[in-house]
Amino acid sequence: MGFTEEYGRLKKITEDGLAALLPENIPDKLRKSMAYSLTDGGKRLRPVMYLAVCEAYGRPLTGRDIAVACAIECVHTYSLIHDDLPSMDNDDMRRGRPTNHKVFGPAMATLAGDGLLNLAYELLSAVVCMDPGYAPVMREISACAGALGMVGGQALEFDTDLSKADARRLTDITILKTAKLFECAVVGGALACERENSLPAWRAFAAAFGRAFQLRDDLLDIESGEHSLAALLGKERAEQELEKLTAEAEKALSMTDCEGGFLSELTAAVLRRNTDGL
Ligand code: GRG
Repeated sequence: MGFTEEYGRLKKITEDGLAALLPENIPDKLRKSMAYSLTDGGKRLRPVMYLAVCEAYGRPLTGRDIAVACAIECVHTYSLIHDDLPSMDNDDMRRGRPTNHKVFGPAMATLAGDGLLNLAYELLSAVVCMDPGYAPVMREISACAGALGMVGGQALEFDTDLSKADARRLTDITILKTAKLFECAVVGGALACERENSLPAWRAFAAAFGRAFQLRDDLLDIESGEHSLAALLGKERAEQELEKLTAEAEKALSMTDCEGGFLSELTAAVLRRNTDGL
């Protein structure tokens, strides 16, 4: 199976899981608001990475892994809904469609994000009840998503005058806001496979991957006048930095002691080329 088919297979496993996630008896408008963002065709990069790490260690996927993958995507989706709110970035469009709060209003969009975050922990705790071996996976996701992870990164960004921020500060924000969710996906997969020895390599991989991912995103947007590391460095230096971080991610991946062929192709596809086909 080629890379695109392999990515499509793991993405479909995630999306089939997501499609069955929202109980019918959630209050109607809240359910519609949650479903609007959960089923609207993101790349599903983080759950695909979790599932790919499990498979890279030669473990057949179980329903528990699919639940973990769906929980990670619920956390990601909640963060996008909240990030778009008028009190945060105040964005009108996401994934080519009006943002959640533009369709359902800021109050319902806030609640949809809250609902998705709680659903993530309901899924994870149900998995841990069935198999306590997944407790470290749940702990990792909580830590990476929380105040010392993604939420902390968002707070740091709000507390920063981006027009005056130096490269160190912008990098610190990215490591928390962007890289931490990638970290819990790959470290979560390694923990589910009881590969504790590989965790430093996965953490190094996620930090480099997350920084490169953000830089690539910023580069696509460099003409917009927004303050970012790419804008601060300038296009040429930002491209060199992206190449350096991509090589760093690939090196870290080679030290994880897994069959990393698919993840290596995914790293190149996401960081070196364009992600439209994912
Ligand atoms: C509000 C708690 C809270 C956190 C917000 C994730 C985040 C932190 C903000 C989203 C805005 C943003 C530009 C984040 C940087 C990471 C990034 C580029 C996310 C988009 O991820 P993709 O490209 O999204 O994987 P899709 O649409 O494919 O799911």
